[in-house]
Amino acid sequence: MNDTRRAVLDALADGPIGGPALAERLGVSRAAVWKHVEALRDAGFEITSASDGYVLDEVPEFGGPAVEYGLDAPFEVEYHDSIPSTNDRARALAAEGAEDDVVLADEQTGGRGRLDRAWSSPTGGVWLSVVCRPALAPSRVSLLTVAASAAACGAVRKTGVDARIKWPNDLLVPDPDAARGGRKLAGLLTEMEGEAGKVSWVVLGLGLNANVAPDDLPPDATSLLGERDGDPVDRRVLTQRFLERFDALRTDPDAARDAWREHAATLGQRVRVTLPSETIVGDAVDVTDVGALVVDTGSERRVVHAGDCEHLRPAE
Ligand code: BT5
Repeated sequence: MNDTRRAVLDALADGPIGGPALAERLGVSRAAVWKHVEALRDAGFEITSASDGYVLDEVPEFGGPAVEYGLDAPFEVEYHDSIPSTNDRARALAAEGAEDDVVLADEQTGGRGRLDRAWSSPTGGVWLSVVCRPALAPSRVSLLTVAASAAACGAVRKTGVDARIKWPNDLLVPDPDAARGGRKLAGLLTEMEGEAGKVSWVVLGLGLNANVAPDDLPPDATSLLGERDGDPVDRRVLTQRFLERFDALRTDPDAARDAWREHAATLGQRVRVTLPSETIVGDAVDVTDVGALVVDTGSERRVVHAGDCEHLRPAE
């Protein structure tokens, strides 16, 4: 959304305002105001013209302008009803030089997990990717994953669902009957490009099973809809909360790590971490300042930067 359109919405949010007053406030013509109001109506905003001016009656349930409306973070949101993968689209935007763009979709037809696994993305989810250009060394990019998982967990918990972070990139809802002690609610896919020790861009993909029926998801997955007994969440507010919190945490590693620890399910667990060349079993005792897991194997402490992590039952 361009700045003037955002300013039109801000003005409408403050109450009825006439066309001439709006034009004066924004320093544009009355015809330009009318065009912006029409475009907003096309985007699903219900704006009526009363005797005392334009009134904003309703904000759309979801979409780019809906998420940008009132958003306290510097992101521009490109919305798609359906797209193969928001990460692929965000990578293309990043290659063109984008920064702080968010690609958001209601459905993905080719959603990806890590290691080219498929990510099931039916309609009703929050599937999004953020293009970042952080001033970070490549070895510290995992800080963004820490910030994003803490932000996603915080946003989810505000919907009343008791989510926890499973290192490195999952949100789980604890469930002792589930094979892994919990059911997967969300996952993160961080991709980057850089050279000569410098990051060019990072694309942070979040897949969050929001208003999706658990039956439409793989086994051992869950959704906010399922956890809330069929009561859908406000995806606009959920997405805004995630983006605002992520924006605050991405430049504050200490706060990100504290928030991560507060919601971590992995710390204190016995874990099995599968790496390309070996498997490590031990107690997860800490997370480093860049989000690497510290595993105490009994004979040594290993620092693990990436890998698939299983929470083991104490006997395993
Ligand atoms: C992840 O991979 O958890 C990262 C998922 C990232 C998805 C987002 S959606 C927006 C953006 N655009 C994309 O194309 N991707 C990102 P991983 O840890 O590899 O987990 C993948 C595994 O989770 C699969 O092999 C399934 O077992 C399981 N899975 C697939 N879809 C799921 C879902 N919707 N909910 C829970 N689990 C799922």
